Amino acid sequence: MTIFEKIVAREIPAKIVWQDEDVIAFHDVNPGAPVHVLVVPKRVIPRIAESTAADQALLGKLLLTTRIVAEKLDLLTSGYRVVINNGPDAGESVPHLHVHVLGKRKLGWPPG
Ligand code: DGP
Repeated sequence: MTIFEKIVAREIPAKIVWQDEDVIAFHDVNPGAPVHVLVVPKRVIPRIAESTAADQALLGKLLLTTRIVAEKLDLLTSGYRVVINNGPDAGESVPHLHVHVLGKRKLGWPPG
């Protein structure tokens, strides 16, 4: 079980922002910005590079959920960044697809 599956199963706690039958969004335990939320599919896709056409609707839902998170946490006016880390060079550390939503500070570009 991935750490995020354990959060979905409520075996470990998380500060949940939003969830429905397909996705869950919760605050990152190691935030890189004043707002740092992870949007995670309840069904495991290890990483974006391993997604297939069968995942199309779920992938769309993940992105739509980032908008829900942004609205709930008052990011729509100030702006926010949506990030997916894929593989070692990107720093992926949990093999369960997740979309980062970062905001409430000025974010540098390009990322480090
Ligand atoms: P990534 O580097 O893209 O794989 O991001 C994984 C993120 O997951 C990282 O920012 C820290 C976060 N994280 C890891 N374990 C936990 C946990 O148990 N709870 C929460 N809320 N976040 C976690």
